[in-house]
Amino acid sequence: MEPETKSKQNAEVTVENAPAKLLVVVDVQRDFYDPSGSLYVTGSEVLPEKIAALAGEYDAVVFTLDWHPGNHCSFKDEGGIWPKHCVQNTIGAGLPDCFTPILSDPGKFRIFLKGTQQDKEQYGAFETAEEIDPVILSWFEGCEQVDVCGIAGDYCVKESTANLLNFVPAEKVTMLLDCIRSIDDGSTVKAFVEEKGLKTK
Ligand code: VGL
Ligand code: ZN
Repeated sequence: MEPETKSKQNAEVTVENAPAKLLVVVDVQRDFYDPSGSLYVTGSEVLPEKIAALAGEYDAVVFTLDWHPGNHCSFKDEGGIWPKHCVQNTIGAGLPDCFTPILSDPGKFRIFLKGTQQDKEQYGAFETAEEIDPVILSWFEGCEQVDVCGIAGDYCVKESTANLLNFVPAEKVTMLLDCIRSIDDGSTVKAFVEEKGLKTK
């Protein structure tokens, strides 16, 4: 096949597959949203149902998961600042049951794991293009709108959104404040929204 034809075809495929409306759901995992979770973030138990109710409005959903080895450097036992949380393949690292319907259509979602390296803290999910699943990257680049929600507003939501802005212009990005909960009083995420000129809903 001629190279030109090939690249044209790839471009068509990319455009065709890019969802117009994309939802990014950051770290809505039991250890964070469940009041009995090891790093429970106050008020976030309402997020699973709220987000599940919204998801149908989107063409595709990207879920990030905090996904740590059992001896991750961010844990207090290892000299870090956090209680042990979101250990790979544990109940605490899981998504809520009410997300099951969203997960029933493999073409409409991707899961992105972060914090998997023992010796590296990683609040932002999308640090470099090389580390992002190429399908997610093509969704970011081809979409019309990205809405962001999840936990925790002052850590992983903020940092992952900052990463996202390297791939998506700020005009296309909205922070869904009603579906974000923070460890602080919400002031960090508010300041971030103002600094970056993002829309909120
Ligand atoms: C997070 C603290 C430690 C987050 C992850 O998802 O915001 N916070 N690990
Ligand atoms: Zn973590």
